[in-house]
Amino acid sequence: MMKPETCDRCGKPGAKRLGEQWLCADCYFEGNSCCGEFGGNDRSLPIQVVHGDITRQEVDAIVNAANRTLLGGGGVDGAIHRAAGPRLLAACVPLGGCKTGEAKLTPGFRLPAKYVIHTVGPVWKGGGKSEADLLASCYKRCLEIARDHDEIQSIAFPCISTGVYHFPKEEAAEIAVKTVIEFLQRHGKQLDVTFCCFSDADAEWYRRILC
Ligand code: AR6
Repeated sequence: MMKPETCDRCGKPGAKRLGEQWLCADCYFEGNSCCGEFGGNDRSLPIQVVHGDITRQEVDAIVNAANRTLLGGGGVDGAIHRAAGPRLLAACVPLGGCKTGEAKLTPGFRLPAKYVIHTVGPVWKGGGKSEADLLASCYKRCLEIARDHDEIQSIAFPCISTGVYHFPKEEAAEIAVKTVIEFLQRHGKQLDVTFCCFSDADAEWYRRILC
């Protein structure tokens, strides 16, 4: 059967499957998810969305969407290791891997960022294996590491788990935004947070959630 890719409400093409429905972004966000739902439309929070390569971000720490070995891989992990140089792998070896939902810190070596916070997102298995909680935990643990480190005032996140780990992008973006907003509202430390999206479509989705 052909996948229906038109919006169930307005019939526009380019809809995404969101739960039971196929919706275009306009209908999805109409009176639906925006950051109001995630703790208030607080424009004073230092959150930005950029479309770009995280290895080029001039922030104190970038987050790596790694795997449990922490010994490198493809996607953003491969890009970060290539840009940081071989000393990054040498710094990862003694860390002894990392559990899903946890995070560990290394220097950034040749990166513009001083530090890399390596986290391991969940592999999407349909949603019934605590994937949402584990993804939220990734964002929270990275933010805690940043909060507790004097030299980290700014942090950039990629869209963790949404590549080869296949977490649905829209749901992942909502979890990312919700977790960051809750954290920034709860903790006093001023921390600039960037969502660094590799595709314009991902960036647009974050911008709409943060509207
Ligand atoms: N800058 C920013 N975002 C990027 C970049 C980049 N240079 N390159 C890719 N992305 P993925 P995962 C985006 O697959 O799903 C690795 O092999 C990409 O478009 O890198 O968490 C690890 O070793 C997507 O939106 O990470 C693990 O084995 C997002 O980064 C596994 O992949 C995440 O895609 C982790 O899978």
